[in-house]
Amino acid sequence: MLSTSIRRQAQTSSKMAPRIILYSADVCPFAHRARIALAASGAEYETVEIDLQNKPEWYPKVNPASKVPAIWYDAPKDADPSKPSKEAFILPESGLIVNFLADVFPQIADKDPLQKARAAFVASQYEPVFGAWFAYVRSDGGKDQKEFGDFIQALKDFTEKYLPDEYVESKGFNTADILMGPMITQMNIWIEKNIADWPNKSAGPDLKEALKAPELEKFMKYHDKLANWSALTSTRKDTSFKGASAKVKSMRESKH
Ligand SMILES: N[C@@H](CCC(=O)N[C@@H](CS)C(=O)NCC(=O)O)C(=O)O
Repeated sequence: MLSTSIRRQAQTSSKMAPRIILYSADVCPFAHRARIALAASGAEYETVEIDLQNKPEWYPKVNPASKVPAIWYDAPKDADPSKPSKEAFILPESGLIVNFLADVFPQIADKDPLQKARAAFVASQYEPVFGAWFAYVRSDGGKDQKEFGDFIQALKDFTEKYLPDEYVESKGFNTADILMGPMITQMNIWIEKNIADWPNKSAGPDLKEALKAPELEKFMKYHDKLANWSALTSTRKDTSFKGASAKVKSMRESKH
């Protein structure tokens, strides 16, 4: 039932605060971005968990692309999340959601337009790395695979060319951290928990070894900073790992 799948996350409470409904899926790193932004901003929000394997028939009314995340901002107090009105302000796309929330909540806004533009640029440069990660995940996993080398090379390129020192050194967080955090931290967890269950059993240890390369020292330092960020860890759901394994299995089967 919908009502039981809505969780209230009360970080702050104010009678005047707009009602925010987040359509999310625990397994989805894009939805995780929105959860981090909301947690870091201290906003009160409700989560409607969408089962991606069995999406509710009303969900395209929320997001015609039928993807998570989406947020309904300033929903009427008594509105049913499965029945948005035509006037409802519903925003899909995780990058747009993070930027919108940063406009609404100064706590997570970048300091100035330069920092904001830079964050968007840096995060955009991580996208091909995440693509290479997923190509690798779908492979058999051995280090002799092209996808293994491509992924490690993509990480090295990103680190050398695009990862600003200040992102690694500073104690604070910015919108690039929100955008890249789920993708970057997912990697180590997947290795630790063998989520991809690579047919080549040495895949996890080989990957761990490859991440120790001197060219990746800065990247791993950044990884560790993100991996210890409470807004990120408190919004990651354990159930997401189970869902991820099933998803990888089905992706790999459809590839062969
Ligand atoms: N560009 C979108 C990507 C969102 C996305 O791909 N979400 C996936 C789950 S991680 C989804 O909802 N897929 C729809 C489906 O599985 O049917 C964003 O950044 O929000």
